[in-house]
Amino acid sequence: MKLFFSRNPNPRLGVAVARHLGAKVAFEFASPMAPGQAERFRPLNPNLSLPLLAWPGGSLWEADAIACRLSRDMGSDFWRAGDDEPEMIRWLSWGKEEFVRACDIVHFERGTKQRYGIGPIDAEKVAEGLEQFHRTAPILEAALGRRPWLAGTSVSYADFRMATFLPFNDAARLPLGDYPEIERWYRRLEEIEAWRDPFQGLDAPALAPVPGL
Ligand SMILES: N[C@@H](CCC(=O)N[C@@H](CS)C(=O)NCC(=O)O)C(=O)O
Repeated sequence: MKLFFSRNPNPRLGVAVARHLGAKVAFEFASPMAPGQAERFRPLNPNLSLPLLAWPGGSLWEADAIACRLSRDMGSDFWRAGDDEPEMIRWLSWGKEEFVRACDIVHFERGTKQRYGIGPIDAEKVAEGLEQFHRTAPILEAALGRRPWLAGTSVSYADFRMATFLPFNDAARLPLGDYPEIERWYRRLEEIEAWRDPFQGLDAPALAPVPGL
């Protein structure tokens, strides 16, 4: 099986999951949206997005689905399958609409758009994202004040997914310092090598820099 990736947030998450699980995949850098690449990748993923897992005769896209598949393959409970599963799904679902979405909105303006030269920072969007961040972060802060990890007593995919955009906070500049429990939780995540440095030893061009960083 091959995991196609780039250094952007969702593929970074996919690579970190695969490495954390010790999944038996070959990693291949890809750029499906680059000129001339769509023909190869559209049959595997009509969205042309990454991460993408592919094997002879099949493929799977969406980081969450890939995490579920790799965790099952490895017989791991990183994707919770027991009593903690509803709790994990709750955080995945809430994160997608709330905290992770807020991080995404701000990171897109300050990070992705600047990196790829696709327009000036839209201050209104940043304000909207920051408002959502400050509305949702206290909920995460309170939960993490009661426990070290989001679902059960050890790290799970819920933690990785919730943190999708945080490795890019040099660009996004989300005010994490306002939320000490979230900061402590993120430091715990950074102690996990697969999260801290998922691309170690992989052949992949560096991301274009964000001007001014
Ligand atoms: N919902 C998708 C989002 C995937 C996505 O947006 N991927 C972006 C990077 S964050 C992408 O493919 N960008 C093009 C690239 O990295 O080459 C998932 O969770 O996997």
